[in-house]
Amino acid sequence: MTDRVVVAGALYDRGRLLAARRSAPEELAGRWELPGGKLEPGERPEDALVRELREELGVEAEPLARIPGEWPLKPGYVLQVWTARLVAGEPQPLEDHDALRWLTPDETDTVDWLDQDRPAVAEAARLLRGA
Ligand code: DCM
Repeated sequence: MTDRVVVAGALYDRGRLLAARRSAPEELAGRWELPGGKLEPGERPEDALVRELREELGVEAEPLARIPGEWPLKPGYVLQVWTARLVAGEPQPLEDHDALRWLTPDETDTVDWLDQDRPAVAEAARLLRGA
């Protein structure tokens, strides 16, 4: 059986990366993540990302490129990450989050990321630095 994909966005705006603090479930609450969610059946990852960022943050985003790699989540789920550009709106924690922070590449180590998000965050910060 193929794993279900959770797509998350390394959302960029003005040289900073958005971090979102989860409010649920209990075992993940308080940890920081790249916002996103599960693909619906038949949905393209880029479309799912745009939909999730709209629902969770109230923003319009443009997917840019997939960050190479795939990271295991709970059994049956894998995480894929795309970089994305903020096109319109100011992110608000509408669903699933209770805090948001814009981080410069040098600040990305200042929040407690979910373990599974860390490799993609490191790569997103590297890309943001223009390295
Ligand atoms: N998830 C994750 N990292 C992310 C986004 C989501 O580990 N950047 C996990 C948390 C949940 C699952 O994916 O177990 C589904 O996410 P959600 O509850 O946001 O739909």
